[in-house]
Amino acid sequence: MKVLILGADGYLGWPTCLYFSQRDHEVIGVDNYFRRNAAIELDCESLIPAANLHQRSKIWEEITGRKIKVHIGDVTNYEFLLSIFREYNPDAVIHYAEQPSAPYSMINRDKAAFTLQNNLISTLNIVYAVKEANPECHIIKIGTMGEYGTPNIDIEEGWLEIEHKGRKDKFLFPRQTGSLYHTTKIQDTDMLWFYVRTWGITVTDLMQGPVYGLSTDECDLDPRLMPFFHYDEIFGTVLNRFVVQAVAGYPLTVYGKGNQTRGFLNLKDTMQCVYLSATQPAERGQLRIFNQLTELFSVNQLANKVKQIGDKLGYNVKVEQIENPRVEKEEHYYNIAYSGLLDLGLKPHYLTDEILESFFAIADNYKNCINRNAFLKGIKWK
Ligand code: USQ
Repeated sequence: MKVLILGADGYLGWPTCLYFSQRDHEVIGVDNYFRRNAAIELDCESLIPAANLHQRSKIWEEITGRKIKVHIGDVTNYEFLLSIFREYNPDAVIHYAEQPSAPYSMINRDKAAFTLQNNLISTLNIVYAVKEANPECHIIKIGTMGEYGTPNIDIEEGWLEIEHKGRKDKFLFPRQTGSLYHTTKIQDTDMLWFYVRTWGITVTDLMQGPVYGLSTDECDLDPRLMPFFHYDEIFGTVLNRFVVQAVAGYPLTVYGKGNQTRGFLNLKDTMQCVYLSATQPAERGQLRIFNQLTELFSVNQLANKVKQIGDKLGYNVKVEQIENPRVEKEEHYYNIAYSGLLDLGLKPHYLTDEILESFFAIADNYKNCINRNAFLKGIKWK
């Protein structure tokens, strides 16, 4: 397969490039370094310094003999994106090229506007480039479980059949998010669904929960291949933050009551899910939706696990419930269907004590790089 990976520099994008390359697919990685630059602007850089994409791709070639083609450019620039499609004619495009942070989208109007503009125009451009260059190209889009929010009913896998006044129809599952970032993901899904119905494009939309971890088989080959890893309030996801906070001797920042529950997955499982979706594509003219998670935890459950393992390893972990900077339900019903990716062949890496211990070991290697000012930046939803 020829796979175009947009957002190739990121926490998920780079390991995805390696994962496909290692399995003999031709990989073209594109990025505009938005996240690198935003992290410098906001003083919350990655725990692990990462060489630029050209350099990392050279390192990969030195180690494995495999090539990853790299282009630096902005997917919201249609001419640029179309030229990439025309040059490579990919079989699949994996779209990570979005502003991925809920807190970032809530900093101020400019960041909200950037999030809207970047996320929606990048998706629109991909749809147009596919139509113009190769209508058979399979679009794999990273959506988010946050699209559904936390409704008081069971969450289905993308769709809901509704019976109303004696008639039935199938609709996208009702969605109500908790941030402007998450709202752009709903808008992405609505846009893709419109073009699937209208032009018959082929799409897999992956509703992913928060990802954790630092290890994949390919990144583990050499420390210079490690992905970006954020533990700050803006770009860090909750478990990644907790492990680094524990290593730094900083109290774990549980927001509010801590009974917020989400569906989590290991970085290794994101690789599997995206790969399974690409190698077993959606039908032509289908919008296929999977809920991408492997297990549910509340924030308190994660904090307790991190404390238990951290204490065992001698870190003397403290947990603190702080005022919740977000507007979200701190106690809610959460029951999700997520069998689609398991049916495709996903073999989950669950959050065992061993996995958490090895996560601590990697984070500890970079202990001296931790910027304690990045743990709380004071971004509030209102
Ligand atoms: N939380 C804390 N303490 C912290 C950080 C977070 O209690 O220090 C809580 C949040 O309030 C929230 C939960 O942990 O209830 C998850 O927060 P998160 O920052 O790990 O995840 P979120 O902001 O929702 O976004 C992340 C990714 C995003 C992806 C999303 C999946 O950044 O790209 O779409 O996870 S989901 O959460 O299912 O929408």
